[in-house]
Amino acid sequence: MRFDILAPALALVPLVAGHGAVTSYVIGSTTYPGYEGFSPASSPKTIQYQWPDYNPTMTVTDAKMRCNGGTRADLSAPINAGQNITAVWKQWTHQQGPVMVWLFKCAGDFSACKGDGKGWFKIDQMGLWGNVLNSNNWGTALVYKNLKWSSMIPRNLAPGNYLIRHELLALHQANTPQFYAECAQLVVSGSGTAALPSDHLYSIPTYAPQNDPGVTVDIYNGGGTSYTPPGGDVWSGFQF
Ligand SMILES: *[C@@H]1O[C@H](CO)[C@@H](O)[C@H](O)[C@H]1NC(C)=O
Ligand SMILES: [Cu+2]
Repeated sequence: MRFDILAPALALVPLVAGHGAVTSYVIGSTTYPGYEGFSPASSPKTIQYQWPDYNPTMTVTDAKMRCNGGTRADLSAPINAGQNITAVWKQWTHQQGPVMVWLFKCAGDFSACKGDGKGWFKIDQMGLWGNVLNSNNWGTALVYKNLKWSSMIPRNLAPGNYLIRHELLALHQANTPQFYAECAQLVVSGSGTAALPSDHLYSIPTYAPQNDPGVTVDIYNGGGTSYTPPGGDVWSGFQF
């Protein structure tokens, strides 16, 4: 009986001690506040999709894989092709696993753009450098150190409305991947005409199988000396 009473109360305690989420963005000299609390909230309005908590997504088929459960934002930020966007994390605690930055081109207005279908592609990523999986030589270790990540919008990206998705994949628990992804709305200007090949476009969720070697991995055992992030590489036709 005691546990029945305690369980709901415990469930209400936000797990802010670990984990993390993108909490703001910087483009040029402008800082765009992201969402920093626990949904739902209406103030301030943000360019970011609201998300419910700092907790990880554990399975590749979970709807939270796309934007940590968020489905819309009130604002969007202008950015030029060739300009950088810096995502900022108020907290981040893991140092093993890749950073991956994705875009999705909207067919029209943001109000009708939810990132459905096979339209997500990477513009930036960093996995492991060196050959020791159980090390701090990972993209996410740089987020741990700097609490930010800067990526260039490809110079030849076609202008339009885009969703940007910052994804941290934490691999510190053997064979228990933790995904952390947040999304925001960008209006890209420029005169690019780049057209990605279809083999660089993915649906999210399920851009990779749960048993992808870049997803389900034991960094402490197994003798691996290299790592390939799930979801392919950044298209070589992009100009940075
Ligand atoms: C801009 O982003 C690229 C990655 O796309 C990065 O290598 C570069 O350091 C960033 N520039 C700045 C000033 O942060
Ligand atoms: Cu965590």
